[in-house]
Amino acid sequence: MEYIGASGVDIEFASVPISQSIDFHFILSFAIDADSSGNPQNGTFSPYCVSTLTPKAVKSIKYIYPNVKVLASLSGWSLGQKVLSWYNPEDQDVWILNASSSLKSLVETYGLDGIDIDYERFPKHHESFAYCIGEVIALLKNKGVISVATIAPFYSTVIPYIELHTRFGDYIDYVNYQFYTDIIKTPETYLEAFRNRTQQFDKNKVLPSYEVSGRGIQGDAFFDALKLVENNGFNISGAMIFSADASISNGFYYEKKTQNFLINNLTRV
Ligand SMILES: *[C@@H]1O[C@H](CO)[C@@H](O)[C@H](O)[C@H]1NC(C)=O
Ligand SMILES: *[C@@H]1O[C@H](CO)[C@@H](O)[C@H](O)[C@H]1NC(C)=O
Ligand SMILES: *[C@@H]1O[C@H](CO)[C@@H](O)[C@H](O)[C@H]1NC(C)=O
Ligand SMILES: CC(=O)N[C@H]1CO[C@H](CO)[C@@H](O)[C@@H]1O
Ligand SMILES: CC(=O)N[C@H]1CO[C@H](CO)[C@@H](O)[C@@H]1O
Repeated sequence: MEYIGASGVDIEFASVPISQSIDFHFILSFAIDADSSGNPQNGTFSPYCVSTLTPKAVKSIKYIYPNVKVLASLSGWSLGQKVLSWYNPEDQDVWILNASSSLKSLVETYGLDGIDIDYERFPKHHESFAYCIGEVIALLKNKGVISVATIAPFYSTVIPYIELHTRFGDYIDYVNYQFYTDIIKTPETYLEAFRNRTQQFDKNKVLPSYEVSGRGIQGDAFFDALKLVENNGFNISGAMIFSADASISNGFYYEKKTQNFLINNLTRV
């Protein structure tokens, strides 16, 4: 899984190396319940991604690579200068209806396969989050609008995501835990963090993650960490990279090597 379009760089899906033998999920960044000034819209989501990532581009990359799936990530950290936050809707059921209908039309326009939940800031009382987001995922899945749903917690947002996962886990396919937000520099601490997070979420759904030119473990130590995690009895069923935008400058080194790791893992079994 790879976030794309998060930094405003003009990037094309076709620039990213894609292996045909495993599923490849692009996560479009972002669909936001806000107008262009960042004001909440009662659950009506609009797409805010770079102009190169069009519905036509989605159609084209999925035609070339039938193993590609494309998800819309909800919210993200900010829109322009405005930092975004979960807010408690005045009427939760109206929010759920608006969100499911606006996301359905986004999914249909772009030809998407699913959604990723990436709210990154929460008010002290955030009880509405698990119910509203969980209901939207369940509605969209039950109606066959989407086939994939993922969540992207990090250390300080883990509690609302545990609530969501506890109540609606049957509808959630992968946990894109942002390991790079923890201060992890070595394979050994990566393993420890991985073990910790698999105890909070479903063990087989937690994906290791890597931030290109970013925080956390860097360079080939990430692949040492993957081997160590695997050798300690964990099932690595995928990986998440943030982000394609940052990888343009290094020739997509981590995307290639991560896919090779996952493919070799498949052949070992
Ligand atoms: C959101 O709903 C509230 C309550 O119904 C309403 O007052 C407000 O105008 C709505 N906001 C938008 C942007 O539609
Ligand atoms: C794992 O969890 C333990 C127990 O809560 C904690 O002491 C430790 O710091 C955590 N390690 C990492 C790398 O997250
Ligand atoms: C590994 O995870 C995959 C995907 O969730 C699952 O299908 C498989 O059964 C798991 N294998 C083991 C050994 O847990
Ligand atoms: C902002 C927005 O789209 N609000 C809509 C949410 O849903 C209610 C009920 O369907 C509509 O009346 C609002 O216009
Ligand atoms: C997805 C997958 O095939 N994971 C496997 C990776 O390798 C380890 C150890 O060989 C297996 O236990 C996993 O099932």
